Amino acid sequence: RRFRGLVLFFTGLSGSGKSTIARGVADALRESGERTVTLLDGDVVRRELSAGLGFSKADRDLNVRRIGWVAAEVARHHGLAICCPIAPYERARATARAMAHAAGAGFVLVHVATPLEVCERRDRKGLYARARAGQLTGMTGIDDPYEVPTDAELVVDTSNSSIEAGVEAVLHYLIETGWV
Ligand code: GGZ
Repeated sequence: RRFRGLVLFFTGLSGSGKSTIARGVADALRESGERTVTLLDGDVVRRELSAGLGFSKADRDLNVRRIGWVAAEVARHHGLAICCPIAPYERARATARAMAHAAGAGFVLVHVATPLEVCERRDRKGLYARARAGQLTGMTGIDDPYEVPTDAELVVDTSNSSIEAGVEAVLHYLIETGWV
């Protein structure tokens, strides 16, 4: 059957687990081979699509807008685009949703709601420590905002459950709602 395009959009703090879950979902869907999956990996996007952008509100909004636009184009052609920026601003997320809808595609927002204290305890890149020490300004959750989504289709939290459970929750949602 011919699937309708879909943008699967993960949002959450740095260290929340959103990229890992997104990768797990992409791998599982590629394995099943039912749909073509395009993963707009955060690091790759920052290097290839948004090179030169920083972390001001304007730059984050532009980054998220670019991601949303590319994802919508993929979905326009019936693909499944998966993206996982922090996307801290409600308005930029709403724009991404609107662009998907304008492309005739669906949009599923997954909030990876792992609490800040857990993300900070993990601190895989040492960014939170640097932010606390005043060596890094504008760190999301520390001295830069994260507007908690009120319109997420799905909320997952990796503080009390595994990455695998998060992947399963997303796959389960997509199957239940007929997206895969
Ligand atoms: C937040 C930052 C910052 C600041 C660098 N604030 O855990 P990571 O390292 O690998 O993921 C974070 C990534 C965030 O980039 P995004 O493109 O997802 O952000 S946004 O949607 O807001 O445009 C983090 C790293 O970049 N990083 N400085 N100040 N995260």
